[in-house]
Amino acid sequence: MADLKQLAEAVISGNASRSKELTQEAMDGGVPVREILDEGLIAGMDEVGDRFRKNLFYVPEVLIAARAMNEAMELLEPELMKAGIEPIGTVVLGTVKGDLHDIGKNLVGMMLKGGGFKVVDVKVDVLPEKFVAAVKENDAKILGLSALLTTTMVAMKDVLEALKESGLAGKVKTMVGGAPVTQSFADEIGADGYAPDAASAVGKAKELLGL
Ligand code: B1M
Repeated sequence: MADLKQLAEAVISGNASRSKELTQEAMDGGVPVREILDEGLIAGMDEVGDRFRKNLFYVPEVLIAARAMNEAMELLEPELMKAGIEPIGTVVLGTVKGDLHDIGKNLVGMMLKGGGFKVVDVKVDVLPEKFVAAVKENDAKILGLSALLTTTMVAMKDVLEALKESGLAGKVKTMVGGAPVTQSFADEIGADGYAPDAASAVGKAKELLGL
């Protein structure tokens, strides 16, 4: 009998082979894929996010937990597609023009995936028009912008302006973050949301969608 608590534990401890084994066992035992996802993988990543927020976990622990989750997700994904289980929304995520820092953005992406979102990662040094195109192409509900430099955070405003010009403003929620970014900066440039770290980004994304 598959134990989804054990699966969540395997994710928390970053044990990729155990999380795959338990996911496969649960699938073979006929546990509904939604349950495996919600009570195993997402429950595990939720706890990881919580520990990260409380400084009980640091970046390496989060990265290995995310790897354990991603590897198990590979087994689950075809079944999720068959069952018609949709992600709760698509997030286009990238680091703004002129900025090459991606470690924090990648963490945010992993946590969002762990929270049930589909993430389209447009990588780093991204021009405003590329963000806008990715939002259109993927019918994204959220656009997430990351910046680590005081010299590049200003480029976030350019992206929000490009979004307005494209007529997409109001149709997609915007979320910003990165070490120099603050709530007051987010307010100043007119972003819909700000999150100080990867774990809170998940809660903020859900809040922006009214979930
Ligand atoms: Co850079 N760098 N760097 N760097 N670098 C900093 C950011 C810096 C603070 C170092 C310093 O001087 N003390 C400084 C910025 C100063 C400033 O502007 N205030 C700096 C500088 C100056 C530079 C260069 C200009 C150096 C040079 O060449 N002279 C250069 C710029 C290159 C460029 O981008 N054009 C540069 C280059 C690099 C490397 C390439 C060597 C490397 C990046 C590698 C990579 O990312 N692949 C690098 C690194 C590693 C750092 C430090 C050491 C670490 C950044 C990091 O990954 N942190 C950094 C100093 C430091 O922070 N101690 C520094 C860990 C990561 C998990 O945290 O990214 O903050 P963070 O992400 C967090 C939150 O911010 C938040 O969640 C994440 C997880 O909790 N978050 C979001 C992030 N994005 C979010 C989006 C959201 C929500 C939350 O919603 C969408």
